[in-house]
Amino acid sequence: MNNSLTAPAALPLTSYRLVQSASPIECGLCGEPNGKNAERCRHCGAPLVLSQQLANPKNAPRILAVIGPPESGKTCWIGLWSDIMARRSGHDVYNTYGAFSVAIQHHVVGCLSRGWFPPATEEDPTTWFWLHGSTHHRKRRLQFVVPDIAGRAVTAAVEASGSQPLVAGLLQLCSAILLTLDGERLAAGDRAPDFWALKALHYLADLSGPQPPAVAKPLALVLTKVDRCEPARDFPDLWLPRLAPATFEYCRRRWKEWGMFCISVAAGAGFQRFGAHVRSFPTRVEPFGLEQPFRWVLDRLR
Ligand SMILES: Nc1nc2c(ncn2[C@@H]2O[C@H](COP(=O)(O)OP(=O)(O)O)[C@@H](O)[C@H]2O)c(=O)[nH]1
Ligand SMILES: [Mg+2]
Repeated sequence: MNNSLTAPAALPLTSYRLVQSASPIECGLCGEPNGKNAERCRHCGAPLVLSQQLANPKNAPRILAVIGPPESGKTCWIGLWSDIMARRSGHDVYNTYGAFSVAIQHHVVGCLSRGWFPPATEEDPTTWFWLHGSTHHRKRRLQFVVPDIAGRAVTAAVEASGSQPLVAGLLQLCSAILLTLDGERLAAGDRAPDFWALKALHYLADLSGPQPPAVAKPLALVLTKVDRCEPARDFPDLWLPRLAPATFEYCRRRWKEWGMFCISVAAGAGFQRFGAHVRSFPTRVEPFGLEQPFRWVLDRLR
């Protein structure tokens, strides 16, 4: 006879856990109820401390939405920019809130210092980085949040509005938009980044309400990887209209405040083959213009 079937078993009583979640915490971004000990929202993956602050109309940090197609250089830019900011001292000092805010800096600087670009951001929002920081700007301390939104998630939201409630929520709540256009691809004659940007701007304009008047949220058009299109480096106002004419024209007609910028995190990139897989690496890390677009949008926050 098998004794294990009849032997008495001691089961720990876990029903006390229900008491813990009897008063759930609602995510400020997607409204999902979460257990009170949860760190991140179980539905959208936003850090709960942050999403609750974002939902509070008084003193909510301002969301700066960095959007762009996959592989356009967003993660490298945000990570290295936060590293540059973290080196500030004196009256201009930059603060971060919560360990999660340092994660993107750690990740990007770690990868670049090992000689690689960071791996692509996954579509699953529970893996995204969130940066919550503050800086002294125009005689006041400004708190801001920069989520590292996956390009694929924005593409999905643009293609099927309603399919990405977190992305839609963030883009509706955000105070400014920083849109990345891949300078390397545009300089090579590929119009895809121009069309992606145009579709995203249509989506943003629809989110902001019926047409016209002009869309009021400050918009920074950021040409990335300018180490791969050198002539544009110092003349974004001249080159962006040439490289991305459709986006430029649409902004001119529909946007109230917008600016053009050029950035790069590296001075050239090489490629290494691993079987069927090709991986790129920076030949030299040399940040260029990473602060200007953020400073420009912060200047325009009311
Ligand atoms: N040459 C060059 N390549 C870059 C630069 N920034 C990013 N890249 C390349 O673009 C890829 C995607 O960068 P990433 O920041 O992950 O883009 P994301 O998908 O928009 O977040 C990297 O793996 C690099 O190959 C840059 O400043 N110069
Ligand atoms: Mg990314």
